[in-house]
Amino acid sequence: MKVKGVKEIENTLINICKKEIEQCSYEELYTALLCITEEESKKRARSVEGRKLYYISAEFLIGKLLSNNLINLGLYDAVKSCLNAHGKSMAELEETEPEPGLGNGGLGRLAACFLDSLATLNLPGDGIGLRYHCGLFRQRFEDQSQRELPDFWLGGRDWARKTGKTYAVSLAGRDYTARLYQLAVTGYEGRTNYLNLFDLDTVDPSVISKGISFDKDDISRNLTLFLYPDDSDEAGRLLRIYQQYLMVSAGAQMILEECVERGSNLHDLYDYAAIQINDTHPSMVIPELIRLLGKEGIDFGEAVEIVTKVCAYTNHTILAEALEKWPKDYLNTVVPQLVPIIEKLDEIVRERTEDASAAIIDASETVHMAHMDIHFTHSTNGVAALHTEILKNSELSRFYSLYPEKFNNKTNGITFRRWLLKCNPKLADLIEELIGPGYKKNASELERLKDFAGDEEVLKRLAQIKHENKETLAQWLGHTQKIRTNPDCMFLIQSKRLHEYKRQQLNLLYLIHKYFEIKSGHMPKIPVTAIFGAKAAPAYTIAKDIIHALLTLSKVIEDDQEVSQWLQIVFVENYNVTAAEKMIPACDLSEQISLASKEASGTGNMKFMLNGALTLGTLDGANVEIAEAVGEKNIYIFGQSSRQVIRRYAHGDYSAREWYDTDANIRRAIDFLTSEIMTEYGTQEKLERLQKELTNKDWFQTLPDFNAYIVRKEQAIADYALNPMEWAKRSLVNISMAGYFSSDRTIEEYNRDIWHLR
Ligand code: 26V
Repeated sequence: MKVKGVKEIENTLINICKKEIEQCSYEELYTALLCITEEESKKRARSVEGRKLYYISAEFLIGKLLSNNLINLGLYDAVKSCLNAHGKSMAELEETEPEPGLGNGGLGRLAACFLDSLATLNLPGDGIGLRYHCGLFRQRFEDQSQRELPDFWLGGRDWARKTGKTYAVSLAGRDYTARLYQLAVTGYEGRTNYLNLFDLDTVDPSVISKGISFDKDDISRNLTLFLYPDDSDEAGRLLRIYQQYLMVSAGAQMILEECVERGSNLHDLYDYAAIQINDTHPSMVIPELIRLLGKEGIDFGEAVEIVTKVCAYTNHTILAEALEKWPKDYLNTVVPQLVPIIEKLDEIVRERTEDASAAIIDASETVHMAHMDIHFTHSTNGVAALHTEILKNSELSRFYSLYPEKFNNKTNGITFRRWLLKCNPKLADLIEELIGPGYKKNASELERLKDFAGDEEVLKRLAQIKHENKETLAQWLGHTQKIRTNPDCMFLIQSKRLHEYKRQQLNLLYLIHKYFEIKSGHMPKIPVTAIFGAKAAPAYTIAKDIIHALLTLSKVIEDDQEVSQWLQIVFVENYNVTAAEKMIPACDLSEQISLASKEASGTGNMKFMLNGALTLGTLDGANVEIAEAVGEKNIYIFGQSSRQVIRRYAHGDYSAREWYDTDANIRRAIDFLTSEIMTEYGTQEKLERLQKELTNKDWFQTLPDFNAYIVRKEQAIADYALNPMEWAKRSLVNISMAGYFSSDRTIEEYNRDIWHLR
């Protein structure tokens, strides 16, 4: 759908900038294109018939928007040609756009993919969130350690428009004014929806003192300053509740206002609204809606019924420590108006079940947000088949026996517009040439690529595109991080948040093992480049120690003439959506090595697969479904099963020390962490702490999977080196089976089973 031609773009740009394109700076061109895109987006806003979805989430990791929106509006090719004709480059233009880092990782990125799919499928669905002034911190490496800096992404060039709409929100007994900002979400050849972000006018960046630390007490000045401020202290945890309530209270008021404007009498709210609660961060929307409906004269019992019918909850983690629970005292301080409502909800629960562990408020006066969600919404879903089964059968089994009909699975997905069309245009073009453009909106058509599995010409082109993407990544790494890499090496990538359950430390131990092997003359069949991208939570000491160990090892290897010819470790600084878009298309082997049962789904795994990488992974999260789709010949699976892991936890009989004592390979790798050479390049204290953690605790069972990991990884490297055509064929099979992992499919399922939008 060509909306505008090159000539028209050219004229519009000249008109807006009031000079020739050659004379424009990239900033000027960017601002002008932002205007054009916004105008085009507005034309596609549609009025809503029937029910509308509100996806409430503390995070929307939307990434840069210009190219994405131009693609979705059908303007990208024309803009690119126009710029090129005047000696300007799209890539450089993109660099002037700040990335809105409004999320930590998978949960926030999923919300962004969902918004894209909703608009593309022409479904009425808006996001509701917060307009953080600083997104996730910027990561810097100093002395092989992570340092955090504030990430100011606002500043005139962003996409969120200030509106005149405001809502009064009472925090700790004082009234604050939440202002609505709106950001257009353009669907691919679809409608425009909106991401609604709330903020306070009084927020003031001057309260930031050093790095990302700031005065946590004055909420009028700091409330939306940072995405998830550090919650390792009480002030940080309280601030998080303040943030959450600002979002849900303003959001709930906006929803009710919109519905009433469209004709609702609030008793019939279900005919006008569906609300999806993205993890527990927005859970207070339940008591808040009950409170607001009460103010409109609806009695408590009916309000509870209405809210239960309208709201649905998605669970994104089985890690107990990540399930939010707040001391009732905290809620009494921040949201005293909600506490009596939560107490009444807790009483209802106690009438429904005698099982005290299903209560909302436990014996120590702690409020369990997920429990409130499950009792008072009509749907609880997990995000991959295995995850949902674990929720039903172990983590949330007591709730499943109470409400079997509420539980359902919605395996995650990714938007192919950003994660293929935008980030890997060469591959997208090849696919289009082979099977036509239909796959862009109907992802299951990708399966037709299988017809080409025996076509050597096609396989060669596929391999060629991968190589070119590796060259592009190498150039980008050289230009942005001064790191030299060789695209002829095999690229193995693990990029995701740094967390022990994701087991970057397993990869680290492998790399140490490899170092020893090379030292003793056992070279890999092809030189290997291990690439990492990961941020660690600022207060997560062991995660930071793992980064430190990897960066230190990287230096040790770099300075070793023998080993560096065969092995390189690259740790990409400040991993974010923009970096992911460069790394994922260039990957040969995708590392998805979490401890089975711990990764709810993973979505990076899907992005790598779609871009033709083979997966080295455990049977965890959506890896299980990827393995089923591609078949065992086309994936490298290793490690304990989720059953074995869960059993080990139940018996409590895992001893890291035993594995260390009895396995020489493991011992050699772990001992090396505090060897002379490592402590010469790195910091002894950090390396020792990590070593202790691995030998004394190893809560995520790295050691039992160590040898199996080595065997499968060696196999993958040998296969890649010895039979490139066969590798390309398996890469093609992976791409062809990626259709199921389109977020369009996920959204269609949410709509079919939960939202029922028209
Ligand atoms: C949160 C926290 C916070 C406190 C300390 C430890 C910890 C560990 C994990 C989390 C995760 C929060 C929820 C989350 O981001 N889940 C991710 O959601 C993705 C989208 O569904 C999914 O693909 C990932 O597997 C899941 O980890």
